[in-house]
Amino acid sequence: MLDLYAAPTTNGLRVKITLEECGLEYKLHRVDMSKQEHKTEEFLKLNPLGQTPVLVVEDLDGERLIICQSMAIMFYVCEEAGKFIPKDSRKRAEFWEPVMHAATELGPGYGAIPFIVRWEKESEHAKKMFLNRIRMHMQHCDNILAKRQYFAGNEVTLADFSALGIISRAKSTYPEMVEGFFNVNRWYQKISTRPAVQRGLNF
Ligand SMILES: N[C@@H](CCC(=O)N[C@@H](CS)C(=O)NCC(=O)O)C(=O)O
Repeated sequence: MLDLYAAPTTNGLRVKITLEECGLEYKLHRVDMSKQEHKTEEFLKLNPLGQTPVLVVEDLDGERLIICQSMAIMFYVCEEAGKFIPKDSRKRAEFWEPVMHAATELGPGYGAIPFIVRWEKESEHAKKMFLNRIRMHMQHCDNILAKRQYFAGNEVTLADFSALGIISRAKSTYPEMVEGFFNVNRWYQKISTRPAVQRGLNF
């Protein structure tokens, strides 16, 4: 039994998309972050950092595994399903680079913007700096996708889902982050037609 505690944020979306694409059965517990539900005593027992998403895996004998960190959850899910992680060592090398890029550059780059916008009047300069930074990383994605159909080659992998939560949120909240990147938008339009991706994005 899989229980996902998540909100429709960049990290929540990429995990939910991965669960849907892998076809694993799970129960979604929507965490209302505006009501600070991720800081309640009950939630802190799942993740002492008070952050979503969290996946709770319960075995038939009642043993519980609690996984925090969106990427760790995604790897667990893909490995359980035996899908979306290339086996061939050359393909794996191509796969790791965009996965790491999504985890360490796209995610934190996107995450900085809402804070900057909140304090917009005081930090116009910082907003520009972070926006330029995330656009530089979007350009990097665009260059990758100019050569390939998907992030790690011509097949869908976990690397696509890693970036998808971020790019989906960017498109709906701060379109200036993704505007003008032809290949990113072409990729997004194609991958968004996948029924599992649509279910994943539907919180
Ligand atoms: N590296 C973590 C980041 C988790 C994270 O920052 N989650 C956000 C929502 S996307 C959150 O819970 N923020 C509230 C907080 O940090 O207090 C992951 O990939 O899961």
